[in-house]
Amino acid sequence: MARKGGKKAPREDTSPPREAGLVTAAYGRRYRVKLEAGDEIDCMTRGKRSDVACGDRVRIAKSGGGVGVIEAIDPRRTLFYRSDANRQKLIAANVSQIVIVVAVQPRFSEDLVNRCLVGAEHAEIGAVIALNKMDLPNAEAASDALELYRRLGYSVVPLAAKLDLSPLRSLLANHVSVLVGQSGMGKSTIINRLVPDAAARVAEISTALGTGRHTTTHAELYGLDATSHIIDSPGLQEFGLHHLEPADAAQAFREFRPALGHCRFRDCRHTGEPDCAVQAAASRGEIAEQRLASYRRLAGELARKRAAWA
Ligand SMILES: Nc1nc2c(ncn2[C@@H]2O[C@H](COP(=O)(O)OP(=O)(O)OP(=O)(O)O)[C@@H](O)[C@H]2O)c(=O)[nH]1
Ligand SMILES: [Mg+2]
Ligand SMILES: [Zn+2]
Repeated sequence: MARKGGKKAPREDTSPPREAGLVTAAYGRRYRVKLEAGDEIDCMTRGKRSDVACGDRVRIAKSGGGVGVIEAIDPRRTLFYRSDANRQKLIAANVSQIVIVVAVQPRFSEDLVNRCLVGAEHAEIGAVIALNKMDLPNAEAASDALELYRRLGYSVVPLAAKLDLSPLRSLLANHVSVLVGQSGMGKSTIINRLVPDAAARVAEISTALGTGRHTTTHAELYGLDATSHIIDSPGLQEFGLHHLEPADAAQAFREFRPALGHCRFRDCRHTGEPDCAVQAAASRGEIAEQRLASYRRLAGELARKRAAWA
């Protein structure tokens, strides 16, 4: 501190200068950061910090040996994450859109789709659904199963990523999108078609590991053009939403909103209480049974979490 009235002593800053960068890959607690000059550097975090996500804008300090340390995270526009009872699991930062990738085969879980949508609604990030592998038999049945989501106002894009990506391309323009979904749905195939360089990288890694499967194990960001980016992410088996309050969960099912506030009980959980406006809307066919069932499974989970804490 400068002494009152005295001259400010020049403070010697011995810490290395910080450079701004973008996290383009997140492997557990190791990251790859693209610096403004364009070069990429492997980075660690300081201490046990692990709250950095792919897509984060960060400040790093070079620590010699061609590696860096992430010193700070710039304020995020958005953060897409899931959570179990113990911790948050970050998926991507600063995305403007989530693309939920499902496929004609293997069979996809509607419950997982609902949970991804809830996570997106809660984080105030737009969501679209891509139905991939439309070249396979029974594509129509899979498409029919998604009619519900079209009615809710979500875009559903039929796709055969192996053949043609044009149906998806226009939706990605001027967005930072993250592809999410179960394993084997075709997220990385979409990336490889969009980003010619990416294919080489995926092939290299899988040859090195000698594995037949190209399952994705870390989140990675790719530039599509000056204003569009896309993030590949590892396949999801579950999507925990422990960070939600029960009231948040109901809000995140967008078709419930007109009914909310009209139940007999102000703290109605919409799980069988008398004079529940959500139940009434479902009885009138305004809320699909499977969406209500999905909500109730989630509400039950959140209630059990609360009970465990009490
Ligand atoms: N028939 C058909 N197969 C496809 C299509 N897109 C992807 N596949 C196949 O589906 C399998 C899984 O594709 P990936 O792109 O690795 O799936 P992923 O969603 O990235 O899987 P994870 O990384 O494990 O989450 C691969 O064998 C692909 O060749 C498609 O449009 N049609
Ligand atoms: Mg993949
Ligand atoms: Zn209710």
